[in-house]
Amino acid sequence: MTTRCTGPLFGAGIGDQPLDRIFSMPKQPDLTPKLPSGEDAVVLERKSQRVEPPKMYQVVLLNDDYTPMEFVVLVLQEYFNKDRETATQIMLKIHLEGRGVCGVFTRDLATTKVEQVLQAARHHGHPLQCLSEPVE
Ligand code: TYC
Repeated sequence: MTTRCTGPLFGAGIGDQPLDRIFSMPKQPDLTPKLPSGEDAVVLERKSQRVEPPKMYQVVLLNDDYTPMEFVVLVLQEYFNKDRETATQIMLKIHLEGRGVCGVFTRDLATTKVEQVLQAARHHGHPLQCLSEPVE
């Protein structure tokens, strides 16, 4: 097939001659995949199998001077599925160090946990504070 390039970018050929008769212009290779029969083949693109693990968020409880220890232990048991002994250890760590990680979750779940804890604390009139932050 002869390509006749016209328009402002190409200018006219000379006389009636098409541009690719005057300059030798490489033909675009036909990249359409073919079946052995010569028919066009349909190619399914390979999708990457690897998926990045989701960014994780830790839910942190903060110490304060007023929330009863027993309430914090119950919160850790109820919302973070800790047994009583583990919950007590975490509560004491928060009490002594100022903060402690209660669990690690996907972002939405961490947000939900924080809301549940804050709502329970408000409901019982305690100033307990809770936040979530990305895990490094
Ligand atoms: N410091 C509180 C007290 O002595 C107990 C407490 C522990 C409060 C952990 C909050 O996240 C907390 N009653």
